[in-house]
Amino acid sequence: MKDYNHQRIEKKWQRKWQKDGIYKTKEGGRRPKCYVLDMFPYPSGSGLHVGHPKGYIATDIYSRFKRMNGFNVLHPMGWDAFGLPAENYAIKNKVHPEIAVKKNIKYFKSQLALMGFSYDWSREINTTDPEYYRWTQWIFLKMFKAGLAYESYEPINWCPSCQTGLANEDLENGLCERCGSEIEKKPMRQWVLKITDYADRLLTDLDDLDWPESIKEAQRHWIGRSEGAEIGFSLTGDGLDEEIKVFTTRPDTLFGVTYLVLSPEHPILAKLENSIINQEAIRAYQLEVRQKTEIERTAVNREKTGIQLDGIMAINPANQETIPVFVADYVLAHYGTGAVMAVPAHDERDFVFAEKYNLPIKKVIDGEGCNLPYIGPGKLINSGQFNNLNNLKAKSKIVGYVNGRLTKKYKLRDWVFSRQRYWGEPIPIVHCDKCGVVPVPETDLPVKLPKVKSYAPAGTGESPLATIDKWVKTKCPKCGGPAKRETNTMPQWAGSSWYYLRYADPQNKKSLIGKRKEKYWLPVDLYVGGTEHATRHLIYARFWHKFLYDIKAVSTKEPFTRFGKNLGLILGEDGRKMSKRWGNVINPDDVVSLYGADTLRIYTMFIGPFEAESAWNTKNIIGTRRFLDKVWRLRLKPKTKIGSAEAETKLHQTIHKVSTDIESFSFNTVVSAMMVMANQLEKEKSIAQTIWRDWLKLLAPLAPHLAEELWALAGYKKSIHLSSWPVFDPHKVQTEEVEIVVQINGKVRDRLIVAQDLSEEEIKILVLGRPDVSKWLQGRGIKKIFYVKNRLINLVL
Ligand code: ANZ
Ligand code: ZN
Repeated sequence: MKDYNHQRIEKKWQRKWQKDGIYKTKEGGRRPKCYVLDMFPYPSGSGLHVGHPKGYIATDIYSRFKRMNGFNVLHPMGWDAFGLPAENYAIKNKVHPEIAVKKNIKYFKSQLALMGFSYDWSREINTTDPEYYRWTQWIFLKMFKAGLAYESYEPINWCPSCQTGLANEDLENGLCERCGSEIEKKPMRQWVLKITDYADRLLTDLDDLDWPESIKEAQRHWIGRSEGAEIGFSLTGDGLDEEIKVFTTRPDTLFGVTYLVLSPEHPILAKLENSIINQEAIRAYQLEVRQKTEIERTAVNREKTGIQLDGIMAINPANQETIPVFVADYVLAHYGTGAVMAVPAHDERDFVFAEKYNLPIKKVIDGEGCNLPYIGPGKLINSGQFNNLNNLKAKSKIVGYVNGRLTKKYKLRDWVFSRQRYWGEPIPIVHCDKCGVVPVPETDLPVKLPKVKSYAPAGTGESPLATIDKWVKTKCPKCGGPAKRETNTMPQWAGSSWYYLRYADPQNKKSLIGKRKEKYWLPVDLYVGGTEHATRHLIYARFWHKFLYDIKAVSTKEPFTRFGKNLGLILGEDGRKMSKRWGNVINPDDVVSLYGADTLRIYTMFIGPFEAESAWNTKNIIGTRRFLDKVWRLRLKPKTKIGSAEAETKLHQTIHKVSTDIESFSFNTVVSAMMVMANQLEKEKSIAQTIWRDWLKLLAPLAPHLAEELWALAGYKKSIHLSSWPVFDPHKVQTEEVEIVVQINGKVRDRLIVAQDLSEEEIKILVLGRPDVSKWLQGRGIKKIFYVKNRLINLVL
């Protein structure tokens, strides 16, 4: 008997599929479309490890399943190749990023090819290709013209080691997510995208998306909408006529305000210089705070510090009480108005601060005996005419009473969009002494990244592009006079914010995407990738998409209808995250050559629920390989016209289970259903041709090579992957199965799997036929039978 030679089989079919172009996709026809997308990787130097393909395997199974179900499937792949990782790799290994990227892509591609994925490679894209980034630059120009891209001089996050500015989203616990360095605040010119204009839509449109709740929640949290009010407090002091505006989400507690707190950066402090008596001390405090990071400042359990402004008091507009004003670093400059009204009786931070500085604490909500601070709802007390009102109802009334303004605030900040690095899309802007900031005309795109000698950061806070005189010096597109090019580049997240559009029309020279193709393919029906992108890529892409919708470049409001389940990591055999450091990295190439791509695919899906973390286990992959060996041997069973009724029932149960579970991303149960069916087939003396045919079709998405080989051996000429999915016939499956516990005199003696809803009579017949049961009976009579339907039968002797 010939062994299952996975190497021969897999090579052979991969070549044939490519030669015949069976995964090439065209738009049109009568079939409904289905766009299945993986997050495209950045091609790092170390290649894929075994954890990476998990999502790709899942989408490949799903794509093949949909194709066989009559869908016109778009399933593309490409490369997210700009950005710091590629550049740092290039600097470390002393090769030009362009060359490094080319080499890495080649390696990645060869690895993906080994796994038999059904990508349409004719649609491959690469974000560093000028023909691609021409359109990334085009979108920037459109945003600039719409007033959504602007220059700012606000202090930004600066990583002293990567020597570049970073967006808020690029920090992890206040550190650079790339290198772990402490972030500095550095005032410098930068380009910023006004994502905050879209905050409301980004938030409300989440409701209609078929995404995991956890990702939606992460986005809601990141956008962080707070509904509250701005309320003015006038100041008293020598000849002062100033007001401090606070932002509060709790205007209902206004009568309980016992002091105000300003952030140390608050601009009013400069204006008040002459009225503040302890000016020196305030200045010293401001300097001290400058050393601290935002994380330190807002940490909940940190001892709060602050200092009172001597010589100045504020007036509570609700009850005209005079209250002190503090400066404290727990109030952040860039949230709300940078000033807070403090209500120690009903707010945790204010309570701690008030205790420390001996400030009055005044209850205004009846906590019915609860400890302070009381943050729950209740009736107002000590609040003048508002007493006895429910606090939620009182909110807008009190705001009206003091002439405040209801408003919303967001945690989301505008997107710092420039990087002082080489390996990114040049920002298509020219600076002219006469005309100022001038956009490059669309017809001059792409602004190509020039070749440089040294692409390492210059150390001056400028991009290395600034050192290339010949490139920097240009003509002003407006007046024709001498001008300079913008030397900042775009962040890594630019190219990935719209790439899914380009796959639908990758060769288009006239527009980013043709109208007809856009209408046909978009939105993406299923998107799968790591949930670490929940608040960055997925928010940025939604933002760009909404902008493109507004300028009528796309016709849908959202890019990704459904996001597959969260992707659980595959850990090393030791249960730790795979990493060079632990020496527990498993290379998929080795697994493929030893056990085969089909085994790797099935094992990766069988290792645990898709969303769970699971540890790699070599013993178990051998088990999976044995399953495929068994399938390979099944080809030798005689194939007949008619098979057993049992096999027919099992087949239809399996069709049903496999179909519904692929659709719902429950791949581990798909595999176990297939294993159960294989055991059934192994028991059969012969297998009906129709059952064998349908079984191979069920196998095709999981093990495309083996299924194709067995399909050809069975005499079929056209690829199995172009055949249609078996039809589930509910009449063939009378019932679901249940497990019945068999007790004799109250002790468990046996268990059996039977069809659901059998009667006591039917179960009795089955039970008495069991060897284990008859052993216990040994001729004794049954006095009584207790039967709990679908659960338990107890024979009393
Ligand atoms: C009075 C009050 C009473 C507040 C109370 C809360 C509870 P979120 O939900 O995060 O938007 N706040 C406003 N601006 C701030 C700043 N720049 N830095 C630090 N804290 C600031 O929180 C809004 C609440 O956080 C506001 O409502 C304000 O305190 C504080 F029982 O006002 B509150
Ligand atoms: Zn000019």
